[in-house]
Amino acid sequence: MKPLTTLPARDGFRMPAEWEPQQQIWMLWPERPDNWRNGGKPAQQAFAAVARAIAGFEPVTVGVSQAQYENACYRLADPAIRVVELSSNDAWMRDVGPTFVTNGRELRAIDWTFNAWGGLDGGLYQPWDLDDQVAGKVAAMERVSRYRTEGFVLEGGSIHVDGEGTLLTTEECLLNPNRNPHLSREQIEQILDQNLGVSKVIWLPEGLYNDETDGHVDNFCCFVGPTEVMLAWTDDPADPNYDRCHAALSVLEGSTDAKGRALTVHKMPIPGPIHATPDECDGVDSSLTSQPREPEVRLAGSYVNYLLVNGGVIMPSFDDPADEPARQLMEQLYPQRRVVVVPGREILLGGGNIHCITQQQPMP
Ligand code: KQY
Repeated sequence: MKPLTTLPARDGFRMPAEWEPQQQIWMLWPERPDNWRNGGKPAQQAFAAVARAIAGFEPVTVGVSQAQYENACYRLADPAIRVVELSSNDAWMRDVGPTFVTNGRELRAIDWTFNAWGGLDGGLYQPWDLDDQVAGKVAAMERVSRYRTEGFVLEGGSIHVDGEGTLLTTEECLLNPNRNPHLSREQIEQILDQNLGVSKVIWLPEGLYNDETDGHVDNFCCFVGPTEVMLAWTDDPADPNYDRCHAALSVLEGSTDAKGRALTVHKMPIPGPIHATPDECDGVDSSLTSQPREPEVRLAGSYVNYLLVNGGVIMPSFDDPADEPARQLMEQLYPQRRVVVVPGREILLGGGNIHCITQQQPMP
């Protein structure tokens, strides 16, 4: 289906917050052996655990390659999980899937241009053509009209909204010359406004240390509700995240939202430092078109990389001493929701976590 030629906000559409009612969650099935160790088998187990956890709250659709179709159907057998054949280059639905917008009666999809987190200037793999088609295919399957931001690069993990006109992002990602070097900060803000119906953008300087997406906000800071944010946090000055967290806090404390309200910041501990073991790295195929995995490189583990579903929170654990305090804080912040903890290490080894591998389709 051809994309619309108008602009979402002008058509009366806005991006709802993640806590607003959802129809379903979209995911993709991991298989590429140069990103997921041991032919993707441990990652498939981890993704299946996430899909099953979500299915306890609402329907899930998982897109899978033709080659993996039968295997995925077998491993995802659950009445609330639909498996559909859908080609992709990897499995990051947050970033390659559509951003849904609503006018209260109808849902539409925004199909951002995708360049694998930086294209030929630091991108994570090539080619990425199948990934770039995922949003359009999802919109077609759902019979949802689609806007395409041809030439404007954005990944869903680089933004969080409160649904009331405020957007959180990082300069490290959205102002990175490997995304939209032809656009100024003001022009980017205007495009975000035109597409998502946001009148206030809060720019955090950086995301989490060593986040291979160039600092996606969804691994670092998110809205918990209107005027409330969660920020990944360390008090250890020796941690490379220390300056990043403190810089973000000072921006958040000095900001108001689109309605002029001050923000309350909840500090979520950062797990680790977490590293892949030599054995885990050894299980990843070597390839000229993706990045190598090294045990020396600290992984960007974060509890902020969680997903809200209807009545629930799906959050990662890392076999880390901070797991329990993190779960307790989550329960405190979401007293009306059931918090489900799913092992996140295997997803982290591939470069992200639960929020990165999921995309919500809201109710209109
Ligand atoms: O949103 C994400 N965290 C995606 C990361 C992509 C990693 C590819 N190796």
